[in-house]
Amino acid sequence: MSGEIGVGLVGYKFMGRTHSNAYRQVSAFFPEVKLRPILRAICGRDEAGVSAAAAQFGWASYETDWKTLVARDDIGLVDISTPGSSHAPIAIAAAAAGKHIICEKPLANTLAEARQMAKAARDAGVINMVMFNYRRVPAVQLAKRLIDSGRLGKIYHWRAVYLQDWIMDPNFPLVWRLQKDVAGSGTLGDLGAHIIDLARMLVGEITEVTGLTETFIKQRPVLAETVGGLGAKAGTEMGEVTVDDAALFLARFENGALGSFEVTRFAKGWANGNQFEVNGSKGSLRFNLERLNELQLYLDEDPDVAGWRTINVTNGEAHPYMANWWPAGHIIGYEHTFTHAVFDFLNGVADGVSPAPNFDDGVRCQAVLEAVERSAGSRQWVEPEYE
Ligand code: SOE
Repeated sequence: MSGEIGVGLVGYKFMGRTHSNAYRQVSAFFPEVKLRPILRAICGRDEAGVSAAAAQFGWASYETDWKTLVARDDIGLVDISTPGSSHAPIAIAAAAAGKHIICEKPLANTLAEARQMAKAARDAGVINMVMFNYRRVPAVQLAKRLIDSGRLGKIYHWRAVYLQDWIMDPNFPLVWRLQKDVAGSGTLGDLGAHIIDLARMLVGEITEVTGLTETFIKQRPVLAETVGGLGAKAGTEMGEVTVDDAALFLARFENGALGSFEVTRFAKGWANGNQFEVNGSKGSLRFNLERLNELQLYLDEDPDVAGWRTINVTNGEAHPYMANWWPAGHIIGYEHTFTHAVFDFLNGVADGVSPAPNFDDGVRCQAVLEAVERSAGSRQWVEPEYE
């Protein structure tokens, strides 16, 4: 380890907690990290909430205005863990102030904003990354190695679903994730962005899409309080849901593969069902986040032993990131994916290279999201506007 960097984190709810934990763990478990993060300040509008978060997660101070945080000289890395509507202004200001940036997914609420953010980071020469944490599940990285090394042969199919069920109760209130002006879109941007990013990493670029979206419950009780998370309380007045509850689309990839994508918050029984399958000419693999230490693999083999196998992806000698955790067979969890991402980002800052997925990847993901929305509106096949 050769130096340190002051971190300022904007947002202290669910993602703020996952990112805080990553900054706390990274130098203990990855002592080879090239820059040690110093938890300088956490930021949120509600002073009582943010000061409690600062104390709970070990931040040295707190701010209630992100502009003050971005202006601080002792902060070199700004981490944006807020709802989508504030990603662009914070990132553009952080880039102008010369700060390196980690931004939660999807990069922005619109393609135009995403492009402005990527340009701001490029112009300022700051290191940037979008927090698509599922890329850094060891089993997902193993899937990438297997595909890239050709062991699955030519890839024909990508099949992914991301299923949740947390808003099926019609009385569940109109939280920010159900408001387009704050969240940008519903399941499409929240969950679809993850499986588009994984598809881009594992299979390649998407050239055209055709999709549909639906909002099953169009009116919901507004919040009793202005800020609401999963435990939000409903008021008596009703308000309009302005985002999709579900989205499905088909895609063609540049390499000739075909893809199917389904995201919903109306799949009863699924709390966080992020799953994908890849089929190639010589083999197939599949992944299920709820069993994230495992990768299922089928390879062409002698007929008497052919069959799906389940690999326990916990062997430090063979599997990415695992050498820094526990002996083989000792499983890891959701929170480790953020630590892996922060480790790669800090090394990226030291080396002067933005690790994937950087803001340009974020723009390409956003272009696919935007294409799906256009296709759902026009009922036509649509090409993502990458340029
Ligand atoms: C809510 O739908 C959510 O927390 C997403 O925003 C995350 O990105 C996903 O990982 C889990 O579900």
